[in-house]
This record gives sequence, structure tokens and C-alpha cells, in this order.
Amino acid sequence: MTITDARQQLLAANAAAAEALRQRFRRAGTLVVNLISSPGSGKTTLLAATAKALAGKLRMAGIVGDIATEHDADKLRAAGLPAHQIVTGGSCHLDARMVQKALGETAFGELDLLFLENVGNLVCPANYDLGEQFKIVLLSVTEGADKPFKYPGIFSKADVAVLTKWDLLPHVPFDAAAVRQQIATLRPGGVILQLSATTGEGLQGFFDLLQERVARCKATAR
Ligand SMILES: Nc1nc2c(ncn2[C@@H]2O[C@H](COP(=O)(O)OP(=O)(O)O)[C@@H](O)[C@H]2O)c(=O)[nH]1
Ligand SMILES: [Mg+2]
Repeated sequence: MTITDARQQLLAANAAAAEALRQRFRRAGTLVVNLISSPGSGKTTLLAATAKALAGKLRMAGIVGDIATEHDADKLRAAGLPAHQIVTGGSCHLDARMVQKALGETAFGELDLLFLENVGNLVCPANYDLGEQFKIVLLSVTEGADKPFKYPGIFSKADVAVLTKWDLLPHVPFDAAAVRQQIATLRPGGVILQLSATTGEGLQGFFDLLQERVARCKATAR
């Protein structure tokens, strides 16, 4: 078997596991989102802010992947979000079987919204379906305006792009119009949000999007 054959087999097995997860989530009426970005773009901080803001409104939990440590799950729990850490031990992305296993080890109960915080990088996570309804890609203003065209895979697959750390915009060169144009080229019709988890600017737009999509998910559950 060639390396290409082995990779295709791996991706086919992942796709089957992801589809099983998606059907399970659809039956349960749980919206599942897969958050992907470089390390440090603000995934955990945004989830912590979301958990606090939507507490009591939505039943939420998080599964978070890192190559080492439980730090992110600890931070999410501290923000009131039931969370499970997957330590991949080196793998640069989550896969559907890791999510299946994690769900077997948790007792989240019934959920309206499950966050999957992927391992930090813009490359490998793009290729592994986790059974989510959609992907959210985050790009902080400190990462440079050339990134969407340099990482077209993830920016074309993510239904929602979030430009984070908007509070830092006055301090860094970041051509937001150019970034928006690249993202719109890669994902026509996708949603682009800008926000700061530090000042709170733009957060309501993110919360509204989640609540709207949870409602749509419930309406189409089967
Ligand atoms: N200035 C600023 N810093 C932020 C913001 N969001 C996150 N950070 C900081 O960026 C760093 C990485 O954030 P984290 O949420 O751990 O990123 P992750 O690796 O994508 O989960 C932390 O020091 C956060 O405090 C923001 O909106 N503005
Ligand atoms: Mg994190």
C-alpha cells in the first residue's frame, strides 16, 4: 500500500465516523461547532466568554484538543463550561474517533451546543471532519493580513471566520479589508465577524449567531 492509499483509507474511516457523529448530534438536536486557528488566536478565551454570557440560556459543553496539558479544559471549567480535554500526545489535529471516545468518557447530559476546540494550527485540522455542523476559523489581528490565502484549505471550509483581538488593531499593521476580501473569495457567502474578547466589542454578534444556529438546528432535528 502506498502512503497515498493509506492516507485515503484513514480519511475515509474518519469520514464514516464523522457521519455517524453528525447523525447522532442531529437526532439529539445538538449544534456542534469545530473551532480552528493558530495557537493563541483566542479560541479558549472566546469560549470562556461565551460560556459566561450564555449560561442559563443554552446547555453547553466543550471538548478541547491539545498535544499536551489540561490547561484549556481547566480554563473552560473555571468559566462554568463542562469540559473534557483530549491530550493527543503529538497529533496535530482531532479526529472523529477521538471525539467519539471523549463522548464515551463524559456525562455532559443533553446539550444544545457542543464546542470542539481543535489543536492549534491552520493546516491538519482542516482535513478532519469531526461530525460538526460547521467550522469556525479564528484569525487574530496580530497574525498578519496574508493568512487566508496562505491557508486556503481552512478558510474555504469554515462557514464562519472570526477576526479576533480587535482591541489590538490600532497597534498592529492589519489590512482588514484585504483579509475580508481573501476570505470572501475563498468562502463566498460565509460569515465574517470581528470581535474582542478583552473589551467585549463584537461579542454579541457571535452570541447571536450561535443562538440563531442552535434554534435552526433544533427546528431541523430528526
Ligand atoms: N488583547 C487581546 N488578547 C486576547 C484576546 N483574546 C485572547 N487574548 C489573549 O491571547 C492569548 C491566547 O488566547 P487563548 O484563548 O489561549 O488562545 P487559543 O490558543 O486559540 O485557545 C491569551 O493570553 C489571551 O488572554 C483579545 O480579544 N484581545
Ligand atoms: Mg486554547
